[in-house]
Amino acid sequence: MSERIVVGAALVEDGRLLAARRSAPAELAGRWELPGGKVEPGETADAALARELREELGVDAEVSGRVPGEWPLRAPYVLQVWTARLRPGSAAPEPLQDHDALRWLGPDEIWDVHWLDQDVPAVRQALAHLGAV
Ligand code: 9L3
Ligand code: MG
Repeated sequence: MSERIVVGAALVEDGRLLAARRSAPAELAGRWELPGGKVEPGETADAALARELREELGVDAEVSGRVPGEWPLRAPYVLQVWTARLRPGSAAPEPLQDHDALRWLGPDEIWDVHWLDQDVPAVRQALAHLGAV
């Protein structure tokens, strides 16, 4: 089966990175992730991520560059990460769907949350890509 892409956002504001705590499914609940989800057939990765951020967090986000790299999830899924920002006038993110908490993490707080195992290398790479968050 060919690879299916899951997109996650390195959403940054005022030098802080948004982390989202999953509430579902049960085996992932309580763990933190870069918010996002599956790219649907016919959808581009950046459009999928903007859609997921709107659905999950209620925000209007501008998805910009791709963070180089790809991280394996449960087959056939792989995680890709894109940088994103809130557009002017966007609502502040809220945990509307699949999450029960959000945190804006400053540079000294990035590793204070229990990230999903697969997100750890993705977060590390996103930080390297962004320079100091
Ligand atoms: N996943 C892992 N890290 C992430 C994201 C957004 C997703 N940063 C995993 C969790 C699920 C699968 O990918 O097993 C699909 O994600 P979703 O559609 O449930 O968000
Ligand atoms: Mg999701």
